[in-house]
Amino acid sequence: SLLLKSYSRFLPTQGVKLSYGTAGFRADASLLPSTLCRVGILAALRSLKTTSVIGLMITASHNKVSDNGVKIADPSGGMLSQHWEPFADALANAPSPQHLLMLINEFVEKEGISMDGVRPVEVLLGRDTRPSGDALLHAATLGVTSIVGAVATDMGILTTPQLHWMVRARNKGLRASEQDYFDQLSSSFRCLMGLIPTEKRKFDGMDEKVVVDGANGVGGVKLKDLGKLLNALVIEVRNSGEDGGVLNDGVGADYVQKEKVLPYSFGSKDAGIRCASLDGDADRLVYFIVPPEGSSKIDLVDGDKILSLFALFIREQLSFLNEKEDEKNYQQARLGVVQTAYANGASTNYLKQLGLEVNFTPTGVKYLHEKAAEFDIGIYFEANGHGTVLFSESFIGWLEARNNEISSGSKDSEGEKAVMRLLAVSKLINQAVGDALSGLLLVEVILQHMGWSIHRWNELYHDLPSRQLKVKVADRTAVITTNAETVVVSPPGLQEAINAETAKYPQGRCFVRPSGTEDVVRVYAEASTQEAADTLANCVAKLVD
Ligand code: NG1
Ligand code: ZN
Repeated sequence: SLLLKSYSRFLPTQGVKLSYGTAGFRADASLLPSTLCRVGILAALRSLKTTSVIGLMITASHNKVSDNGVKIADPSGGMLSQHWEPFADALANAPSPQHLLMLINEFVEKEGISMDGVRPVEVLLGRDTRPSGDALLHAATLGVTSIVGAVATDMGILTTPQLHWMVRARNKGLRASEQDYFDQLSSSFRCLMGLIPTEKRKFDGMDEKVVVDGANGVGGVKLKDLGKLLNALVIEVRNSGEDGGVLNDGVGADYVQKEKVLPYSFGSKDAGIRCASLDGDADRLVYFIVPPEGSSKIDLVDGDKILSLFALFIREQLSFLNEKEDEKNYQQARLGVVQTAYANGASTNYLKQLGLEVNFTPTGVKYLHEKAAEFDIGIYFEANGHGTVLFSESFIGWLEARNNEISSGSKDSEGEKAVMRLLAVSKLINQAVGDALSGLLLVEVILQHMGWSIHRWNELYHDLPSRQLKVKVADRTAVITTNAETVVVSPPGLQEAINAETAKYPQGRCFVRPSGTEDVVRVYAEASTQEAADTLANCVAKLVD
């Protein structure tokens, strides 16, 4: 049949087993054409099942340029529903076209997907700047269109969060072009700038300029375009990839955060100024401060500190809302923050001190996102800089109603301004997924609102020294954890041994977990000195080995 013919165009490489994991499929790009075709099929089926527009993003994020990958965006713009992941794995690894067709038929029946060809089926495709993106886009398109009546719409070269944003907008019946994305971000940014208390508009010690490392990827170029729409902020982009630099090679948020070193093209000439770094598909953001000449240690302002800044600002706005005892108050808007065990202990202490509810989930954005969605305002961040702020539908509805009343009346009280600010934040910050571009604009406007330099922000708390190690083991699945990955339940005895080791160090904290993206067990240790954190991590690594 037609299907079999198109499916046999691409067959998976023998001996390679792919797994959807926490970040979609990732591998050397040469291994991926068959995977992309099959994920195209999956995306079209998902669109049929949900009667919504689905997204398919081709990227390997912070990994090397010769790698690539693919992940699906669900109708809300979030990650693919977890209960479809086993199907994704089965499809990707099906050895023959016949096998593939059988899996599809079985699944279609089990999920009750109607293949009558009447419903509209549409998949939006995006890709980052990797050279393999074009061929993989072609393979994905073949997969999508092998389902009768399915439309594959190429949205071009995009950041991952842009594609997720577009999928969400389309399913809400809103305009969803790249220009619409830029317009929404820039207009909500302008609105927030306009609401900054006048006494703080001009202050000392703050540069107007932020210098951004674009990881030689898609984010730098997009940020330049966005920057043209903003006149209150100067964004200087380096490593935009236009000058021949290699994607993620000595640049990017992952490199800066893990190695704690300066990315290419940053040096002592930049000492003290506000610098930021995006990852290869612009869904991660970290800030950093270049040390004065002669020192090599950078000050990293990571995802935990971005979360803390956001939490502080939002908590302040909520307190303005509730200042006046009036019946129009939202019944105690619930603010929650979500972290993983990798969050620096000092950040968790700081957030708890602010009186905030701090929640922990296992590693992986989908878990953090799901938890954050339980609150009226939920803020989540991984230490590596992936995160966002989610607003509940009911809270947005309340803000909009209040805002409509305000539009016709005065706009003087802090309570009224807080309504407008929160509404603008909900439009600025990506509601679908962590987004470095929208995150950067929110950081910038909050710093101006507070009248803070990056140094002042960095002083919110001092990170505890930490160390992360990878241990290669025969079988990483032998390590099973519970309690947001902080406690080992198997192999027996390992947790007791970790406890005994950790107890030797003041402020010691240590956990081990199997990586979801690499064939290693990760060890994380924290203690009051760097030496102690290193020793603790090394001792525990030996226990795992
Ligand atoms: P794994 O390999 O499961 O630790 C890594 C990152 C996650 C997340 C995912 C997906 C660390 C310790 N882990 O997961 O935070 O970003 O990749 O990209 O950074
Ligand atoms: Zn990324």
